[in-house]
Amino acid sequence: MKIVAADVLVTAPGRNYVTLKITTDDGLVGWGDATLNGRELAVASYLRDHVCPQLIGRDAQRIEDTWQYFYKGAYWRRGPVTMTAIAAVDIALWDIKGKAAGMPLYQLLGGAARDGVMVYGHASGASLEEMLDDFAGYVDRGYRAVRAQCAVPGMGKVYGVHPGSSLYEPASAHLPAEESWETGPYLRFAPRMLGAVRERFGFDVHLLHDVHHRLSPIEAARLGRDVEEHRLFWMEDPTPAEDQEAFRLIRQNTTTPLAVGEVFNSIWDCQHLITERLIDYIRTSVSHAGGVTHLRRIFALAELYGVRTGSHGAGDLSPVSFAAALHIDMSVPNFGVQEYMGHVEPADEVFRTNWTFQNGLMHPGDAPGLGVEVDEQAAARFPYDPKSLPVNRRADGSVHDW
Ligand code: KDG
Ligand code: MG
Repeated sequence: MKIVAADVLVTAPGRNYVTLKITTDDGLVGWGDATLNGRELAVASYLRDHVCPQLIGRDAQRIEDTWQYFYKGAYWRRGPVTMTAIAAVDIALWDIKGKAAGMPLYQLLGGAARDGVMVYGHASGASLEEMLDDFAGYVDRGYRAVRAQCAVPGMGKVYGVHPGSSLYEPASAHLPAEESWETGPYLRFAPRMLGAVRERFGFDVHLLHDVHHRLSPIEAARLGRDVEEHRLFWMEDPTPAEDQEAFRLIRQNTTTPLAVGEVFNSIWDCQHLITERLIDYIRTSVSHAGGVTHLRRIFALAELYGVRTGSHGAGDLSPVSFAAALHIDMSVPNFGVQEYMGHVEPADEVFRTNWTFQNGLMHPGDAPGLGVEVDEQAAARFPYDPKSLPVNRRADGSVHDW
């Protein structure tokens, strides 16, 4: 089964997505997600200029060999652009393998290890009351796990708060928007905010919170302690994630479970976090961490050390990526939870999905492959729309982690 075409589509149905289409000589088509929020065209170029020409004529069935070819063959290893490009190829080839076998991807990965995938939704608000009402909506719709993010009184725009009633959308203007950050007010407010959720909703719903890399290790340790009584499912990205050693201090000082990984792109980024049991959940995504092939390797390592999965599932990963995540979630033994932010309109005009949501659990569906088809004519109606992620500054004007 030879690859005869590899094409890159850049489309913005509500936000920018980069999609790889691989076609084989027997007419099968596989889709891969190559979206790297705010740096989309870098991956599109990496694919078009370097990867697609080398795909033509390759055997589409040799997924592992193709992965090794592009990882080892480039010489320049790892990095978000390279690994997102490799992921797109890998996801598309698994899609093709599923279609050739007439099976959904999760069947090829060993079959269902659970009936459905527990997902968490994103509650947020410009005030505590607004966030609690948003949280109530998720509980009413059957979610078993909800992330709570809220504007901090006296501070400007903070991460994770929806503008109006829309889904939270971090990339805005072409040039980065500047946001402000002060650690003190956040550290005083966050425990009160999470306590308010427990007061209103009790302890039956899983409660998550994303710190978005903004604290020092000692500040994160203190926050972890301060929220212990609220029994979080996890505290996400407490410190900038490239410093694996920082997690030791946090770990030694709090029993609040820790989750990290959305900015990682390889197993080497989380090797020590996993093998030294410094975290509870690994949150790498299928499209930024080398595809199905590499994400399964990370999750298998995590399983050995009692670390559970919690794949990144923000709306800036396309439905192709989200479907691939659901298939992996269905099949791995150490599944924890799956983020489900949803996709802004009109993404569903371009990406036709098969997944379902019932009682807080999602299922990828039983269509062969990923179960997502891309409508290229619809995609052409939404041209690329340059956007950037925000930059954070402290009150003294210095740049802080966003
Ligand atoms: O592009 C960046 C987003 O994917 C990220 O900010 C979302 O932190 C995020 C999350 O947990 O979904
Ligand atoms: Mg996050």
